[in-house]
Amino acid sequence: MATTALRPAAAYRSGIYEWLTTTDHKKIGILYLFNSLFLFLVGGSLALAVRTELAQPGLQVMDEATYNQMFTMHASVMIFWVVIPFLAGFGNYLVPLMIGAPDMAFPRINALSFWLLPLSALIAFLGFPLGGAADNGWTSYSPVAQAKYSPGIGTDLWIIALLLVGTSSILGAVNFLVTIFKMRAPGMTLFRMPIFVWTMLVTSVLILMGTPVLTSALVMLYIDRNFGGAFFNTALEGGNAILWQNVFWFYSHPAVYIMVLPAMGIVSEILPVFSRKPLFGYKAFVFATAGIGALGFSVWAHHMFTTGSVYLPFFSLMTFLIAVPTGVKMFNWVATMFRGKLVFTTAMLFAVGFLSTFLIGGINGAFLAAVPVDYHVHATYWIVAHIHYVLFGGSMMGVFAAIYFWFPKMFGRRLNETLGKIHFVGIFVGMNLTFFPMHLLGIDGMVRRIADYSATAGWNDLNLLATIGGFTIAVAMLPFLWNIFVSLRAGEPAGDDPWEGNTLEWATSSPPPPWNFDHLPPIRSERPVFDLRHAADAGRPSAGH
Ligand code: HAS
Ligand code: CU
Repeated sequence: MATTALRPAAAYRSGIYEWLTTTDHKKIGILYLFNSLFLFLVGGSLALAVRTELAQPGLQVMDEATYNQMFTMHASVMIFWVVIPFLAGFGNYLVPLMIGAPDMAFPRINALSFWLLPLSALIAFLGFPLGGAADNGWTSYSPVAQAKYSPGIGTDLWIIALLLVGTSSILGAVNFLVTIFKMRAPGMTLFRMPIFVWTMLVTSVLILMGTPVLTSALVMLYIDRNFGGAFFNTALEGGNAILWQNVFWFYSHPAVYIMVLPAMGIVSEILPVFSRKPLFGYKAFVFATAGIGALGFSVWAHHMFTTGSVYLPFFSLMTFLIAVPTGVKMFNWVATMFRGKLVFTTAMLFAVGFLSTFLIGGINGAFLAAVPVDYHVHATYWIVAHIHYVLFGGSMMGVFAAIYFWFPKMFGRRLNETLGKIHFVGIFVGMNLTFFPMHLLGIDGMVRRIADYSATAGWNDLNLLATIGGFTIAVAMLPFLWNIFVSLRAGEPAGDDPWEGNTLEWATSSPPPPWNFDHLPPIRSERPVFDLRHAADAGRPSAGH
């Protein structure tokens, strides 16, 4: 039929209209990435505002009310509009390619999942011109989140925005699960799926089980604030502020693994390629990922040790236990590199950077699992150090690694490696400079979420250091942005498989055609493209794992 011959050409349309209406998972994935990158710069600017105020004791650049909005919006943006969507963006781009599918199962729902994100970000930011954005911290505890203490519209807009983000996540999770279970190419058994796909699978289950609970909590908070509800409002009979903490953390603890599992998946794809070795312990990775997911639902109350309403031994023990599967992964990553032929591309540097900084973040988290330690440092800068070592040193390092690794696949051109290495060094130095001193401040009793501190507490130098680190990170982003800008147009052409990759996306062109694959290589192991490259070996029955 004549019309079918026209279809491919039509699918190649580009231009604004195409980007606004696309249902192609690759374009949607790229939209996710650029939207997240933009909001990363916005969230980063808010962080610089916070660090500027904290560089010295006293109030220099803003009053306390503004400061509250700055740190609340910083954390909310970074968690809900940067880290989670960045990783979801890679999921969108990569999952169908990695399992040999032409697209996600529900392409139009996929587009909806994306468009809810810029819309919701806009709603949350509307608070600024409308009298003040949300200011209760990203955890929004009662009673401060109640209308009496936080009367502005900012918090209501924040609630509405998060409901939309949650909807986006839930729709995305369903889409990933159906895609992974129903659309794998022949030969792509579950235990041949790339680890990144496994991490997206487990992440999607966590979202499906956790996010609806957050949604309910947010609706209850909205009712409290606007319709006289008494869920969390202790001013009214029956209101229980601890109930908020329970439902909030029932979602938000699993959410920290939503924020890191895909980054672990990314690192698990990159390390073997640049070690020129298969991943050590494929099945152990799969079970460790599932184990983290399952245990993740039994530790939420470690955020509430100091409330006095938690059975401490249980939650402490479970929290310690969750370090075990992560330790298994650490061991396997190092074993993958051991005696490998290491190639230190920028992607590899960020992956190794992930290993080292995430390890610090994991271990300072394990300190918190010990109740007496937590009593000492709860709500201090130790917590701020912990979350940034896991979320910046972990998740964001993973995101950067992924950008350098898959950019050639997405755009057919490489990023510049020299600029990339400058970026890496700047980020690595900057992030340690910013967040390491916070450990010391925390032990010394500097509580978080304060705009000012005593000039005689002995915290001046460490705070100044952290501020200098923050600006170092900002400066390190400039070569990165320039690199993207230039390489999109004039980067060195990449070819289909610039890194000698293992997984299916390297078997198609860069960028892939709208339908992804003209033909698929045989899939006999978890490294089909490796098998293809070493075709002589591929004839043997699956070398497997
Ligand atoms: Fe966490 C608070 C405990 C992982 C994110 N975490 C937070 C908050 C965020 C966050 C955002 O128990 C703050 C929320 C807020 O604003 O209030 N966290 C842990 C533990 C782990 C952990 C035990 N967190 C993460 C990840 C995150 C994340 C991943 C995001 C990506 N976290 C806590 C606790 C609090 C907390 C308390 C509440 C504190 C409070 O008072 O508010 C683990 O999953 C980490 C496991 C990984 C490792 C490293 C590799 C493992 C190896 C195996 C051997 C290691 C052992 C430990 C046996 C441990 C190498 C050795 C122990 C030594 C002391 C040396
Ligand atoms: Cu937690």
